[in-house]
Amino acid sequence: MSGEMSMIGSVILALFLAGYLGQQYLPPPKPKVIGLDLGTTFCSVGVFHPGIGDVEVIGDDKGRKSIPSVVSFTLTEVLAGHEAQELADISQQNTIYDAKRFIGKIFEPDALMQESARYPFRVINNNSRAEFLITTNHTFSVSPEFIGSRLLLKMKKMAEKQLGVPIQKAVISVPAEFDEGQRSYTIKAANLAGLEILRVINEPTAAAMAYGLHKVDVSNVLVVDLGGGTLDVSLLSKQGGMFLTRAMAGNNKLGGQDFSQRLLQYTMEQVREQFGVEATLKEDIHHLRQTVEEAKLNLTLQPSASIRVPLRLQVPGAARGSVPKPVVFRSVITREVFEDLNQDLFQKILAPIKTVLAEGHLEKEEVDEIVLVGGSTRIPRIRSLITDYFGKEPNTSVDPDLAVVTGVAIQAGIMGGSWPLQVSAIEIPNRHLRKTNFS
Ligand SMILES: *[C@@H]1O[C@H](CO)[C@@H](O)[C@H](O)[C@H]1NC(C)=O
Ligand SMILES: *[C@@H]1O[C@H](CO)[C@@H](O)[C@H](O)[C@H]1NC(C)=O
Ligand SMILES: *[C@@H]1O[C@H](CO)[C@@H](O)[C@H](O)[C@H]1NC(C)=O
Ligand SMILES: CC(=O)N[C@H]1CO[C@H](CO)[C@@H](O)[C@@H]1O
Repeated sequence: MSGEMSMIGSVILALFLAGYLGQQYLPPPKPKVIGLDLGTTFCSVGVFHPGIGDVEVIGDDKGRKSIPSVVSFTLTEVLAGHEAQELADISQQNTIYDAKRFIGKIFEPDALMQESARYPFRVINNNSRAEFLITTNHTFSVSPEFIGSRLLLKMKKMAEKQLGVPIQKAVISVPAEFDEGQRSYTIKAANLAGLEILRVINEPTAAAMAYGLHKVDVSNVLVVDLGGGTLDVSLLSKQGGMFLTRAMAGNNKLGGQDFSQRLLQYTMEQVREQFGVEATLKEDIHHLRQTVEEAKLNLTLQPSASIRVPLRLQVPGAARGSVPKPVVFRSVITREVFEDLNQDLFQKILAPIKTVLAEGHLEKEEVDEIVLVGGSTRIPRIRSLITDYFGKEPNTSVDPDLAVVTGVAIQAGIMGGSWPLQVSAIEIPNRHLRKTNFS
């Protein structure tokens, strides 16, 4: 009897041990919560892998880790991301971008008219909220949150494809300045895409988390986010292990597009000097713009960029309607030229930095870490400007285009319970803060 008992006991023990040991060889659980960065110009999705303890930013079928925040309507379908971007030139009126600027916002009628004048598509007023007017076979209007939902749906599908499991839950980031309305309409966009939002976190906090600053002993973190069209500066302080936004400032008319525009004006002037006429054909200007954009990116890594653009110029004195003359424009642009052309614009970055320090009652020496976000912070002159001002190097090891999504994915990992960390909250909401805007 006692022999049987001990045998049963041994079997149970053996099963228990096998289960315990086996568990270590099981594949780690799949992430169930995704992290979403729904940006004004680009968006990305990431997950935290508990097994390897690392963030994966998910690529599309071509491996691209950011998709343009563009949605285009055709007769038969609604496209999002790169497919929509490709239609931006041929179907301008039905291709919507920058929807984030409108989401959840109440507009004065005049302000909405001014905004819509900046876009090739039609923005209409519906009870002080913006909607976009689309005309395919029939005319209809769509809301900014609907546009957001199509981008989020695209990213949800990318994640499902990569992970091989259905996804229903997410964490999403928003600008620190978003009010309750903008936050709730962002959540609405996610709900429309079939996603439940477990938490909304501020973009600067996410960027700080991408550098692990929630785990280390720092007090004050300055986040500089310089994107295609806007500059956002936030001063964060850690209190009891959580981030509090102390001050924010920015310039909503300063970004990479402005630096490219200066370079474009310069090359157009060179064309005029070399050939005695201006480039006027739409496709020539488009081609010049693309090349200049590429040169700008190359100048981050190289001291100079050679450009070569075939153009067709309308020779002066030639008869009206005569065939334009094909020429090839060549030039070498050095980094110095690029920096000189943008000297005054680069300097504008310091104003909001000084403002957040003043409003947050901090000396620049009291800033422990500086985090750079947004593609334009790759520009060497901008990095050195910030380094010189603070007398210390900013944190740049994370790709500035992916810093926000990386932090959101870490937060998603925490929410999914797959994070060996005690904290659950990362942020203290600060509802009374106002953003100072220069521009
Ligand atoms: C205006 O907004 C309301 C509420 O969101 C919506 O039901 C209605 O269809 C919109 N009107 C137009 C003309 O789009
Ligand atoms: C669009 O309109 C055309 C002409 O009125 C019609 O032949 C076509 O079937 C319509 N397409 C769709 C997708 O509704
Ligand atoms: C940028 O760099 C790439 C790779 O080195 C090169 O192929 C391309 O021609 C360059 N373009 C410009 C405009 O400098
Ligand atoms: C300049 C630099 O890289 N600074 C810091 C970046 O963030 C980490 C924390 O994760 C610090 O250890 C670095 O010193």
